[in-house]
Amino acid sequence: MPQKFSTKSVQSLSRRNDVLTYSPWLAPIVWNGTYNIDILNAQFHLRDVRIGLTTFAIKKYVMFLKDFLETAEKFFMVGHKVNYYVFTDRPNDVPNITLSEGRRVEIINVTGYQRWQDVTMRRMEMIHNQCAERFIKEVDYLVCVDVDMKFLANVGVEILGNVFGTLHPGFFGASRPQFTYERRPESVACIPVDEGDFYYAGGYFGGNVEEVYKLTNFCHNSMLKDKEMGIEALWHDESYLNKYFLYYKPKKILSPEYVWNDYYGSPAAVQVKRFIGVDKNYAEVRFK
Ligand code: UD2
Repeated sequence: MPQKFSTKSVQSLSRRNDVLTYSPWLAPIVWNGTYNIDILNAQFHLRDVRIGLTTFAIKKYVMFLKDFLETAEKFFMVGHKVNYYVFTDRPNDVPNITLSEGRRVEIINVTGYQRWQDVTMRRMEMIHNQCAERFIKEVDYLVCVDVDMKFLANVGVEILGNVFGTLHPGFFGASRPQFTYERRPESVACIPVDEGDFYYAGGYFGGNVEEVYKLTNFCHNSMLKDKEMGIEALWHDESYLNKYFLYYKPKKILSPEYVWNDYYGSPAAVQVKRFIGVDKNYAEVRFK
């Protein structure tokens, strides 16, 4: 008996007329109501796909891990194989979470940089190194996110693709001049005022391992070149990521449902808040 892979007809798929659902280079922009998860799940199960979720919990940020992992178990890639890669300098503080079958937590011991700016920027280097060392052998796709976040609704295989970025919640309705790109011409991250497509969030990108390897290589090396010149890009790793996506445009773009923050309220376009920022006292958590 052949398995049934699709129940809804293509014509019955609901459309979204209130938001942009394709970029000018024909990358889908993933909003609630634009895909059929049953069809997608069947396709990814056929390939027995393995997904790596990377996050960093350096110094006091280990406090966010419990909520992050527990809510991921409820909502992230449910029914698929997942490795949680937790980069931390405090392995003993990684909480013990009950995991579903086919899912595991892998702790990667790293050194915590002194400055928070270096902690956030050096994630690119560390992800890059692990791509070659182990991710390529262990997973098909990587999803790279901040840890001071929790899942509130399903995040599934609809996000996966060759390489993807996510619209920053603060700028999805904004126009080009409002984007907070690095503007100093001497920085590698510089995007001139008459260029740029979207403003992407630093805290949510991914793709297949080869593509994440290239992306993180570009961002890390750009940061090193700037460092040699005594420059630090305005929004650190996020500035380099935006520069990368200007050249190498993402093949899929996630709506801000995937990296929301209630600081930005509840606009009608965001029908589902899937992954949201946890309130934090910056002065308190960024220092030892
Ligand atoms: C934004 C971006 C973040 C990064 C940063 C650059 C989003 C949701 N967040 O976040 O990805 O581009 O701007 O300035 O788009 N971390 C530690 N220990 C520390 C400091 C940071 O583990 O002491 C890690 C942790 O995983 C954290 C991430 O680095 O979630 C980003 O740091 P942040 O959350 O303090 O940065 P934020 O909120 O400015």
